[in-house]
Amino acid sequence: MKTETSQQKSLPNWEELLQVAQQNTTAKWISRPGQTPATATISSYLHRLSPGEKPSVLLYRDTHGWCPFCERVWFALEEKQIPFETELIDLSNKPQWYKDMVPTALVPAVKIEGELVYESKDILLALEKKFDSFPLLPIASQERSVALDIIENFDSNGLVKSGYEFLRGKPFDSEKSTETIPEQIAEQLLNLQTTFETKLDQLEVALGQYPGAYFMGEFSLVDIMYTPALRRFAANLPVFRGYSLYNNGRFPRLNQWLTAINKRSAYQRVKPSPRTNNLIMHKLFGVQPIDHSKSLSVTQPQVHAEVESDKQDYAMEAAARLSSNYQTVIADIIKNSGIKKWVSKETLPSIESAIDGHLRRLVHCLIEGSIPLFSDKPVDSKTDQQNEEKGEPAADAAVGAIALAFLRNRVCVPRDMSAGAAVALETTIDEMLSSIY
Ligand SMILES: N[C@@H](CCC(=O)N[C@@H](CS)C(=O)NCC(=O)O)C(=O)O
Repeated sequence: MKTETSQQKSLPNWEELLQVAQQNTTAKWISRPGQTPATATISSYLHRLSPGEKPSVLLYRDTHGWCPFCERVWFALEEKQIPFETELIDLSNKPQWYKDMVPTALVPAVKIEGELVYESKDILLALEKKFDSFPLLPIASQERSVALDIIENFDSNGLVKSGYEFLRGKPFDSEKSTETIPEQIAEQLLNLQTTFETKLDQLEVALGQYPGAYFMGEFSLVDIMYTPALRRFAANLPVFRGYSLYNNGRFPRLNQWLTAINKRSAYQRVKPSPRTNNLIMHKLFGVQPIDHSKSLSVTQPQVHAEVESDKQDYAMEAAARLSSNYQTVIADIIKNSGIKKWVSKETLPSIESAIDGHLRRLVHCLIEGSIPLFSDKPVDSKTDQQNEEKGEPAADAAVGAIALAFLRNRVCVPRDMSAGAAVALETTIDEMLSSIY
């Protein structure tokens, strides 16, 4: 049986919180009870279909939303405002039917009116051919052929390869002959940096061919092709190489372009957060930060500069995603935050209850847009005796602080919520944590 304090009892219950938050956000997601992840972001335009009408596009993408190639297709579908269904493919355990269906067995793939298309570039071109809404290729034939040329040659232009080689600190083809002498390592790194910068110089020239921030003047598939890789470099390089693309005077057009992409409304619920990109690079690919004291959240100017009206939408999105998923979140906190060491049959109910209370308070704060004082009897460290008297609230606060701190860093974007919602969540957690003690 759970033991609720009087403070927790005065908070709205989960159903009430979910209802209010859901009514106040434009974000779209589905619940996937018992599956990982337990919620998933879906197309923003499904509501435009008539009742009973099936979307003409089915997108197969990776379960965690980490795949840069899936990101391209998802971005284009949102730009073109195409309603689509999503099927998540677990890349660590790909279903046999998927391997049988897609010759490469890679994601993304789509079915457009039942017809399979795979390879992100081919999917983008197929969508363009099939759907004339919000065209993403120039109309004028000369510009169109320039755009198609850039798209066609994307893989062979060497930019992405040179960027990843610089990031990992060694060429892809030299796994065995990796330098070990410090001077040689430094020289190799400098060479990799020079090669990457030369590629970026070429990119600056390409970005200057037409007026405006985008490659072709107007936003196009060319921008979509480049977005995932360039944004990942902008997030990863400061942490893993101490090298910044942002505010780098050598690449002013690239900076203008990164800012313009970051602001596109269709991208808001698709884009990963820099922190998520950095976690993947570190945990999945084993790249080490140059400075271990460095936060993985660094970079991305203007991440907090969302327009005021969106701020509330994002806060509500965070509140709604958390409310529709709270049981999984609580179980995850108990299992993975380290708190487990103190959990026994006797303590479990009060630990669960303390986490539940703090999460409901967090959601309540997101909805209300303000941080009420955490407690009318805040925990302090003045005297043991005082804290002894406040035994229960102090223990609650300790568990709550662990839960909030863990959750803050656990959120994966865009899998669990959008980048804007994650900023709202982080900000609110920080304020709550600062008022606990
Ligand atoms: N050239 C492909 C690349 C797709 C790709 O590499 N997808 C990765 C995920 S980021 C994948 O499916 N990996 C699973 C595997 O290798 O089994 C495209 O542009 O679509």
